[in-house]
Amino acid sequence: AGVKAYAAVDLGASSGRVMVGRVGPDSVELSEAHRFPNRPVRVPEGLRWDVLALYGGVLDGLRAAGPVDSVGVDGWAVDYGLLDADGALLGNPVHYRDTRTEGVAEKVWATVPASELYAATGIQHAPFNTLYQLTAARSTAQFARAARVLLIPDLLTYWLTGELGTELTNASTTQLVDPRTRTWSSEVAERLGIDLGLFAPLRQPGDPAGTLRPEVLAETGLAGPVPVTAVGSHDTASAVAAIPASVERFAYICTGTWSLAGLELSAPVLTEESRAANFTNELGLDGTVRYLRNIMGLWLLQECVRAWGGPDLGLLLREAAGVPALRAVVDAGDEAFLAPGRMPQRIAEACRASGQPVPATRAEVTRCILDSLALAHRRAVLDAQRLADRPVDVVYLVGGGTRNALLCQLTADACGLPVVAGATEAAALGNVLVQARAHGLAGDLPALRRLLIRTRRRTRYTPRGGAGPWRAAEARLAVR
Ligand code: ADP
Ligand code: LRH
Repeated sequence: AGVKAYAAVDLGASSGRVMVGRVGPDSVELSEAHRFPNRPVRVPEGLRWDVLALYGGVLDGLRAAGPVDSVGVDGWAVDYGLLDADGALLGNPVHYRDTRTEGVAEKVWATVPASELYAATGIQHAPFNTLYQLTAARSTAQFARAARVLLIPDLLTYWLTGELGTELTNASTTQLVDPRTRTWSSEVAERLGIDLGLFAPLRQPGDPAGTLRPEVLAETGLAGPVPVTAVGSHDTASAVAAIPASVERFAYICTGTWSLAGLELSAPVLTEESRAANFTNELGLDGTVRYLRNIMGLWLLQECVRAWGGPDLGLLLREAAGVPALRAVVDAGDEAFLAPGRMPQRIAEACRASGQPVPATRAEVTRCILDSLALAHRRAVLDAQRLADRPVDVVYLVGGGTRNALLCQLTADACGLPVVAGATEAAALGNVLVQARAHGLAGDLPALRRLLIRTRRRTRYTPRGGAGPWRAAEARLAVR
């Protein structure tokens, strides 16, 4: 009784999916309606997202989902499409791993020093922040024709509904939002000559975002009206909303293409020390701040698997489990690993440069990546506690990486804390819960999490061994 169905469109950097969540006062069920690859395409002008293929996948997914009470869209952060004055998309959205932003941040800092930028926005330095992308785009003919900037989930929502908006959690990743006031930082925008009028008005998670257009209904076979609801449209915001935390003193790590590791806070940390440690203050659900660090994540492994011609992941991970631990590690936070290509070689080069044994076999390279990720998880969890002055007793892990038991165990070992692995599809779950709340489910964020704890399975990993080997591995990296 009282169960409603919600379609969660979740666009990750490696795949897109449409999940159906059925939510009642005491039940949450999630099933996959459709999954489709998200394959970036290299064209002469650079690395681009195939956003039409993604939209096609979304329509296929909505058709497969069948009747739902609402639809919500979340996706990866920072990237956007440009619309002309008629509302038509101008070109393919640029991929955040494209090289156009090389050297751009340094130019921006000549106008607004990095420390002032951090004090105003709380956003870590990453070359691909929307602010830098817009700066890089400004001199192009395409940009001259742009009337609107729409972040990727907002673009898909626009195509589904015809309505324009800029959802807040994802807006925070533009580096143009003040995390204290939770609205645009007009001062930063003005000083850098960025026209905030290009962005559609801000939307809060839970706000209505229109209804599916008649053409969408016709294509998907759905009967209207079907409302579309704004969710935490940054996939990481939705994933953090679905952390099954039963306590207050917790850290989380969202492990997918990226690892996003940190804390949920009620106010941003804007200190110079925090900036130097490259922690970011992204906005979360219900007034929260996602205080976290970006770690290269399973991207490192995805790129190796691609370079090796797609060997079986399960087999690779079983072999890696048999390789001695911590023989060689790399800095999994290093921007040097951001661009695609030659990943096994780049990892070998990094090991050589830091005077460590060079991993030779696929199993050794895989082990090196997993050890390095666990080490970076440890560093982020320790640093976050110190910088925010908020000790934790447990680390929650969610996302595709929870299917990698070795990574979960190594993370527990490295952090010296119990790890509780929650939903593989946490972003979709968070997306669904925010829709459910907008459509009548009662509850604040802790209550939504209690509902997950009552209804969803988790796996607990107990830390083994001491911190010694991890400290030693850290020291090898610091020598560089
Ligand atoms: P994103 O949302 O960024 O596209 P996901 O959260 O879907 O990423 O996580 C993708 C990652 O999950 C893959 O790169 C892979 O390392 C891991 N993964 C997926 N399926 C499995 C599996 N069966 N066993 C181990 N790891 C897996
Ligand atoms: C994860 C993610 C992450 C961002 C990156 C660009 O999918 O949204 O939070 O930093 O993509």
